[in-house]
Amino acid sequence: MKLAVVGATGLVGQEILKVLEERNFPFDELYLVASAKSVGQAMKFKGKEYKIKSIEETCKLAPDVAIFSAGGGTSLEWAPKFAEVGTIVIDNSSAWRMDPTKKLIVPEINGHEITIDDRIIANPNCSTIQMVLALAPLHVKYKLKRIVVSTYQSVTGTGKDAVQQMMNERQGIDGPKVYPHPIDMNALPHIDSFLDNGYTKEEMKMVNETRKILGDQSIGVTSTTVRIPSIGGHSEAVNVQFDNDFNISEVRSILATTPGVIVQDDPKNNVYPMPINSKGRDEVFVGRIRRDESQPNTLNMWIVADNLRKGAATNAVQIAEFMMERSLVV
Ligand code: 2RA
Repeated sequence: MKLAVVGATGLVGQEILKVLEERNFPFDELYLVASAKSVGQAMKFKGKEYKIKSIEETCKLAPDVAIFSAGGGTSLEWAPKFAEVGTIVIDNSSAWRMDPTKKLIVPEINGHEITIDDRIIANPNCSTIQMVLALAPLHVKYKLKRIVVSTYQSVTGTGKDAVQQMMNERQGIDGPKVYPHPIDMNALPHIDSFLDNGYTKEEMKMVNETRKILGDQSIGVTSTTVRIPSIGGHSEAVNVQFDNDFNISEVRSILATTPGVIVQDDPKNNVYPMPINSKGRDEVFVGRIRRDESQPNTLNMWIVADNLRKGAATNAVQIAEFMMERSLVV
């Protein structure tokens, strides 16, 4: 098994390597790939030193699986080239997510859609993954009608430079700016670029990806995505209306028995999900579960997860594991 990690030096790439090590992911050869400026540099993984390779060289080596986290442009250009040499590409960028010929996968929800013919598989957006993992079992039970979600997203979702901007501002240091405004002590309702419809690409990702993963274009989704000066994970206030009524205690037990979901919901004792507690964890944490009395069949909940883990690296590695377990990696 020849494995490549494309974008190995980025925040998500580094998290992918952590997850591969933690899960003792099996491989015979590992290729660490980064941009031209890093080629030749040494990187350590599981006590062994690897020289960073170029994407051109790595493609020629035809890895069995390549996990990409190097931006949409690189994925658009190189995922098909790797696929041509037989590589299965698991892509963290948005490049292929809405392509009708590509699968958009959260293994626990729709892993069964993957076939032996799939060569490019899209990893959903972090803010989508954590929401659909919690909503999927409720959709099966009560049939989702409409989702209204507001997110509170960590600067780690933007990358290293954004974390540095926040820390610089916090320490009163002038430095490079990633965001159009200060991020520390602030909240930016602006993630990715604005579209003609007044929404951002991030907001439309949540709309479109949710429907594709749940396989139901009838679900109404609207979102407001906000960047906040935090690390550790993305938080989401989710208001969901179902076709059918529900029982709160049944909702709790469905969530509590959903693989990958942990219910933390005891507000009287100050128990609810928070990013500082989700950092480094692979689970999706759900709390503040309560009926929305303002309209029928409607529920509020608070969903938190480490956007670098289940929101990116862990989900991607789980897709690779899922495929290997089912002999879909040949
Ligand atoms: C963000 N979800 O948080 C986007 C991409 N990682 O910036």
